[in-house]
Amino acid sequence: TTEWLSECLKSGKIVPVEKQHYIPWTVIPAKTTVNERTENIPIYECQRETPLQHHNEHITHALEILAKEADFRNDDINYSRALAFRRAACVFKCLPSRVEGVQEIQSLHNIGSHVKRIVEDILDNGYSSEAEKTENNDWFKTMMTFTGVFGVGPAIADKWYRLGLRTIEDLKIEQTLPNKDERISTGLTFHDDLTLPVLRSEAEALADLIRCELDTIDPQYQLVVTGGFRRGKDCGHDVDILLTHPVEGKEKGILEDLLHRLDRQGRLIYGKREQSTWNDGVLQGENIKGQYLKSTLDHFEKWIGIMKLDKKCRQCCLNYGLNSNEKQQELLHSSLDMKKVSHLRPDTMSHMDPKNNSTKRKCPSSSSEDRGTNDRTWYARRVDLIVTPTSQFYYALVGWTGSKHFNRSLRLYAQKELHMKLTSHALYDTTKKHLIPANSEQEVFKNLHLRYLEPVERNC
Ligand code: DCT
Ligand code: MG
Repeated sequence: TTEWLSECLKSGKIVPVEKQHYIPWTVIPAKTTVNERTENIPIYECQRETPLQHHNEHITHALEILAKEADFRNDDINYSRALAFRRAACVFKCLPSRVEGVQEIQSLHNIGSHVKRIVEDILDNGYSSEAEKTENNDWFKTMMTFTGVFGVGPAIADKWYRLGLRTIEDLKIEQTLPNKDERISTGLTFHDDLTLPVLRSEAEALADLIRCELDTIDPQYQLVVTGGFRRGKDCGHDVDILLTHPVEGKEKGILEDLLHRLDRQGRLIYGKREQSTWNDGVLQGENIKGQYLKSTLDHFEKWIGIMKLDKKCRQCCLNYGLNSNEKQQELLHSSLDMKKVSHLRPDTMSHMDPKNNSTKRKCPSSSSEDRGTNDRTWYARRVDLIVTPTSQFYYALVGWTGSKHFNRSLRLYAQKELHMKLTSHALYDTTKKHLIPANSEQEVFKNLHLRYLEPVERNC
């Protein structure tokens, strides 16, 4: 009732939306300290809910800059440092309120003395001087710019920095460097497009386009948009799409057929098709002799590339009527299980509903003629297409939904606590030496003895 509500508001039992940094109507017990509220936070990130929007952006932003800097150093010690910053950031992301004093974080896991000093600095001065110094550092800024180019990792970026190069223009002028590698030269050519975030509306338009093609091949093919979009993000750096067929084995050949059709429409700019490197050993978590995983991701057949997507697809987001609070709630209760979420955008998000998959939708018009860089009607967009056999689909879905850090946590937990090997292909019990199948995402979590988390709760 209104009276009860105003009583709760007065006592601080309920915090209004605007004071909660977008987490709507969370009931927060008023007379407990943060320590009391957080002492039961589980150790593994995969055991706790991590929402997209949280209360401690001021702290996680600084920690993520420092993690990024450590990533760029690209060696074992810095790998551990980056991990430590990320694990600490994950703790702050799942706290039920904003940290106001350093004493509040004394008993939390994964918060070492270095992180405590950073938090103290932020609480005293409003910002982290260490993170600010890093952000303004010439090497860091250049590394951020160069690793933002498709196909460029920290090793190449650092090499270019040492050669005195600093900007994208420098790279474009320095003809000899990137042009040796077709992937990088394409990344440079379309750099402006590729650093423009991909919007949800564009991911939906692309999924529709592919759905149309699949329908003409065999309507039983299934498609799901995974990655950040499935976790509720409104934008991302690419579109990750998982493809499968309900009959095991029939997924083979779909990628070739699909790419051929997209190519005929003039939609492909650049791409590399990786063959499946899967075998039974892979399911048990072994690497095939001499076939070290290039992507370190998985052994699925996939296409990693750049496609043309009509500029007008970006405008669709203006029609996306829900504000972020409402959307967060909608997503929380729907999990982007396509059937349930279809009411959000009924015409585009029903890709995983088997009853819906024969519904023919009107194909979005194919891209118009190229009319030069600024005047063209399309943007270059990064797209990953991944093909999975139906028997591995739900493990692949969890893996490709992420986040990357959530996957890391799941796998570590499976190994340490259950003596099981989890990959995007399967769960393997190393003691009993058998595979544990899953027919839903819920079953993946059940097999891991974990409480089910919706995709929007996996944003660590
Ligand atoms: N992934 C992973 N390990 C990696 C890279 C990716 O486990 N090294 C998983 C987790 C997310 C998923 O694959 C898709 O990867 P990205 O597109 O890189 O991540 P994202 O969360 O979708 O980020 P963005 O929204 O920027 O695309
Ligand atoms: Mg992605």
